[in-house]
Amino acid sequence: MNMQHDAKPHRRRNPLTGEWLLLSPQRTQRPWQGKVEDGTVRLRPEHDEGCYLCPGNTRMQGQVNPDYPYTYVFDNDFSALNDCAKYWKCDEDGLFQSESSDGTCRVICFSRRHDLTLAEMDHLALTKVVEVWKSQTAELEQKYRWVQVFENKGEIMGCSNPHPHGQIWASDFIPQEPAKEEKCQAEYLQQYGRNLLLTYIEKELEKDERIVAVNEQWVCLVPYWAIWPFETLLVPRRHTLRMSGIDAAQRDGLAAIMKELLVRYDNLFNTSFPYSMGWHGAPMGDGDSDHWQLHAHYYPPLLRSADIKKFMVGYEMLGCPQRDILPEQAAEMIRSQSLIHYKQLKE
Ligand code: H2U
Ligand code: ZN
Repeated sequence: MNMQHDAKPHRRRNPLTGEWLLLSPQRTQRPWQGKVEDGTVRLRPEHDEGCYLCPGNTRMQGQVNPDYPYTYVFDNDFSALNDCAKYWKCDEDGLFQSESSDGTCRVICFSRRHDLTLAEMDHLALTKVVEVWKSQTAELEQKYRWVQVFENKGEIMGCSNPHPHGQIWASDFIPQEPAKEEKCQAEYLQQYGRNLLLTYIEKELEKDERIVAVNEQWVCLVPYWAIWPFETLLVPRRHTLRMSGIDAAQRDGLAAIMKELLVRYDNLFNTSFPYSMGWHGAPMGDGDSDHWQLHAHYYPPLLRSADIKKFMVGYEMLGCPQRDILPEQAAEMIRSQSLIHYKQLKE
């Protein structure tokens, strides 16, 4: 890291979206003011009668969940997208534009256990989660252009139920975040003749300043352009277009690296670390997708402790995102956490 240059306010560009952020490292004289929670564990039962995701329970509209052993997928009873009968589009003077949108939403229960999170699940259970991500993506991309697999974790992220679960929203349109990545990756390949993310992770492994975890199949790092304090990017080391295309070694490697990342996240503030995460892979449709590389984004909101979050307000709503702690410092803070979960240490 070029300390001289990096200790002063500067901007960095996100090559995946083409957007810039402002870094103000001088505002954190000492980055680690972190207040760590005492690790008091709120006990949840293994099975909760009132939970709409636990096996055997009845959901809000009367459907009954089966007694599933590992994972369970169902159509969201309050779906944000539906298949509509007929395509339509309106445009009035370029000012009032609208279009029909087809899609479907599903909920994935990650475990039959109500009291666990991915961070506390064992290797086999995590491989089952990866398998369900893979099979769901493979099925839905036969019909839809974009399959968004994601997890919203923690009350602070607006998650309504602590039962470990994620979601899938599949649509006939490509939403704007992946659309930016589509454009930037295509332009990078055109201009440099190389795959953007594969080149990026190769250089990051050489520099070794922002790496959080690495194994034979995967790299996890705090990207050079991270906006959220402890944001990370998870990328396969081999050229892979989509979650549907991962092989058994990548599945196992993913389960292993997710475990490392999530245990360290939890240990950072001795709390069940909230985040939104999701997978981006090549959209379906016409044309070559060689410029794409599969990846997951983790966007955790926390800044200094279990209850102090970063607010995206003021300058950030009106100008551009800004951060104080450098991505290099954040990577070091995550990397230096133990690989033993704090709850296990307390037992
Ligand atoms: P959260 O990740 O925000 O907790 O969302 C869980 C999803 O579960 C939410 O999208 C769905 C909600 O619509 N849900 C059902 O499909 N059936 C239910 O009985 C309760 C919640
Ligand atoms: Zn439950």
